[in-house]
Amino acid sequence: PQPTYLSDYRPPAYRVTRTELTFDLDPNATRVKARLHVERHPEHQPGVPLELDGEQLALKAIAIDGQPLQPDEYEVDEARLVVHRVPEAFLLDTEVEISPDANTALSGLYRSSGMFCTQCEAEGFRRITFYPDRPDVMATFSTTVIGRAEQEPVLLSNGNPVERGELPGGRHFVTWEDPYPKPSYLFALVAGDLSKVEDHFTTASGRDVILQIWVEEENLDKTDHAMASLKRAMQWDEEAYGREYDLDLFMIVAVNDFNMGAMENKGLNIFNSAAVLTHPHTATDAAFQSVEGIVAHEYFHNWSGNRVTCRDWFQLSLKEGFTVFRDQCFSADTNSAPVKRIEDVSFFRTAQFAEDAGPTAHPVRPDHYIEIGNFYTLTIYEKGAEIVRMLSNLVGEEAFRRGSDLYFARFDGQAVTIEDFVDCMAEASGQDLSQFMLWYSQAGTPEIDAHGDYDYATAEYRLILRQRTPATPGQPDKQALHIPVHLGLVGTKSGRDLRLTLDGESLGSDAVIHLREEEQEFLFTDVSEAPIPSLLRGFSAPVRLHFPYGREDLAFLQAKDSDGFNRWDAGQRLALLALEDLIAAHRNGVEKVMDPRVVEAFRSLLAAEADDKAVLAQMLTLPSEAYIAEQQALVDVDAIHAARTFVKQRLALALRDDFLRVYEAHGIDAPYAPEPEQIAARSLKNVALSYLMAIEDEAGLELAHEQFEADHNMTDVRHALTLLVHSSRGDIADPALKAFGEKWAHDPLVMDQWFAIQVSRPQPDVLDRVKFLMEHPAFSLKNPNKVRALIGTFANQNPVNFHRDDGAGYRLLADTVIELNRLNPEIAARMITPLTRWARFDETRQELMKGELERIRAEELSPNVYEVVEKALA
Ligand code: BAL
Ligand code: ZN
Repeated sequence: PQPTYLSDYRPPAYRVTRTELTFDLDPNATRVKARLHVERHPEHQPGVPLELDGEQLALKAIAIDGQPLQPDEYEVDEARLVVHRVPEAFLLDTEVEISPDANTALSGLYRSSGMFCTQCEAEGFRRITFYPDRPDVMATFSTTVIGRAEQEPVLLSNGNPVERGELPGGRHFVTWEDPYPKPSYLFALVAGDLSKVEDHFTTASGRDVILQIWVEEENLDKTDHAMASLKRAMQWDEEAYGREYDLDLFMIVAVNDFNMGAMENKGLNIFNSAAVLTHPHTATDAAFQSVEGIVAHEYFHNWSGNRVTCRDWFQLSLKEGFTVFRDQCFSADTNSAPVKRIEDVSFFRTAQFAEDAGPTAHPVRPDHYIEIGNFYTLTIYEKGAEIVRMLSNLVGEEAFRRGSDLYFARFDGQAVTIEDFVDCMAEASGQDLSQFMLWYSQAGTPEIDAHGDYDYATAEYRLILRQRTPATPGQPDKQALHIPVHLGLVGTKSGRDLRLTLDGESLGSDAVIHLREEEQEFLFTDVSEAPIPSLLRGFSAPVRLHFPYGREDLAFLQAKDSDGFNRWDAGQRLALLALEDLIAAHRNGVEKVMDPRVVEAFRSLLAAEADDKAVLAQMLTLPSEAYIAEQQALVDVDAIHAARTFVKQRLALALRDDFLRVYEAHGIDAPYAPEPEQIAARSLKNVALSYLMAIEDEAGLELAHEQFEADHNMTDVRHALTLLVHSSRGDIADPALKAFGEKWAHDPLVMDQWFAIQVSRPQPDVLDRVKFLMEHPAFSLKNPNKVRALIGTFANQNPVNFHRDDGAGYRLLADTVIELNRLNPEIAARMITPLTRWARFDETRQELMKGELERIRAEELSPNVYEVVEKALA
């Protein structure tokens, strides 16, 4: 497979202004008729051939302006249709046959639980009909869907329904008209036996919009939260961005087999059922929050993505980074803002930093790809969002809003670039953002080495910041970035933020300084007492920060920093220092000794009357094994697991009564509600239970059993069951596990949780369990959620077992990837990730991991898997 390069971009030779589609649905032989209104793009010469994308399509008919083409007038191969001579403007009619049931890649038109559905982003539309399948071709669409009245009573597509009727042979049709020009990746069709819940929303300008969520009938009781979230998101986008919904109808459909979380098709969002269905007894608090965020994300795309879209797929972060930023802000406004930031940054520093440090590292705007499906990454999404967050902080909230208003007004109905977006921000703020643009083109996580000195005699604090970005594949040398560093100086005597004076200018007690050079010195004057710097407040830039904090400094910041995020971060850094000692002790076979400062820090946290319980729960949570691994040059999974377990046990032994008190104080009798106060209490209670179970004494076991039996809500049930299953006495969980599996055998989303709980068990017997569960009737390699729940959880969340030194974990993953490569290349490519990180492990494991990658490489590979494996072995 050949790469596509950003530098080769040219506008399309032909535009399509209108697209008229007719689907005659059949599980094995669907007929798709397309009438395209085509005209030559003025930037191209007259007479340029017409090239349309098309894969796995059987062409049945083709005509231009009503005249069927002769066989020598066009060519078809496995990727495209070329018509040698066409007029300047014309109507192209084609008819193709496709097989939805043979489509296991879940890209294009396929069937899921008997329902027809589509996924067209990024390049799935070319599996439906011949088309210029690229985002800068925008057309209005009319879509007629014909189906069997009995099996497919519901026929949906984008826009508004304009006509419906009966047809002979028990068939019927609905015609949909979408007046907003859109690229093919936003096309959608759904047909099946679905039920709906309906609500409505009145926009700021007084228009009434019908809201529908379509699900299988048995799931009708799981839509309330998604509907409420949708209405909140619609309201929020009006208030925060001045964006109103533009059609009369907004639909969400839940689908069981889906590669992504959800998809923002115009007016007809298609969701993975895991991203929309919730019920107190089937979904955890985290799932409720995730559904809220994803519903909002897809809705927000209606403007940031649909009305204004991407010129080409290199600009993917234009819509994704901006929309993730928008959904993060929405969730922060709706829930606990500090916890949202802590959760997002924890995840980012674990997973995106790892991606940025591995062989698939790429800039937020890549300059080439083989398979765009491989670029729906944490870098494009989450780092893209961090860049937009930095922009917002750099230009300030008001200019950011002016800039986004300008962007939406100037580019409405167009397909544009990241420059277009940043230029609006520069214009609205009057700031020069040219150096800032490097964030989009340079891969890798920048590192800042910081140190500071306080001079008592002059009352000056000198802060020196040095930045470097490590080499990444294809980018050996990096330039200095424009990095906003939000900071405060916390007085060691007063425990307060000191006034900041820099270059004679008073900045208040909390400020952003701008690091633009490789090394820069900042001299703060009139610093009234010796400070400890609180740097990168709120994670003001996606960088690794190194500052030689002592443990006392960190304990001090954890207690005193006025920035909640940095208070949490100081605690994490303190715990990490202790964990690093213990990892070394484990490796060297010497006795492990607990750092008393960590115990004291936890004791103070538990003793204080926390005003924010959700934040307290975060502060009491140790860095994850994956995050600890991310800090190590050479990852020793066994030592990390042993060290973290040791810290948990020591904390539990020292503070058992405190944890017990916290547990008992935060029980909830009221009916379940996914509201911030309840969520905070549950997370605090469940953190306490984790510690109590770390020592597995009778009291802890009893509480876990009781919590499971009480069956109050899935958050508590799942947490208790997980602790029991993960305990060293795993068999004590067997009756509960069995009961849970039987009770929920009918619910695929709960069974996903049942799989995940079992395969994340850290005890060494788990690999056999994984193999056993792969044979379970509820498991299927064809269902991405199942693959993620069972294989994904094992490979990503069970490091000690996945990295067994006999290589059996790697083998199992490689076997799965090889099978998935044939079934669903997009999911196969994503599953390889843990093997691509081989360079971080000891030599034995490196060889085993590379051996499995070689074994995959020897197969006949899809472009998706080929690209990842080649990079991993380069
Ligand atoms: N556009 C793909 C799914 C999402 O990011 O919303
Ligand atoms: Zn998105």
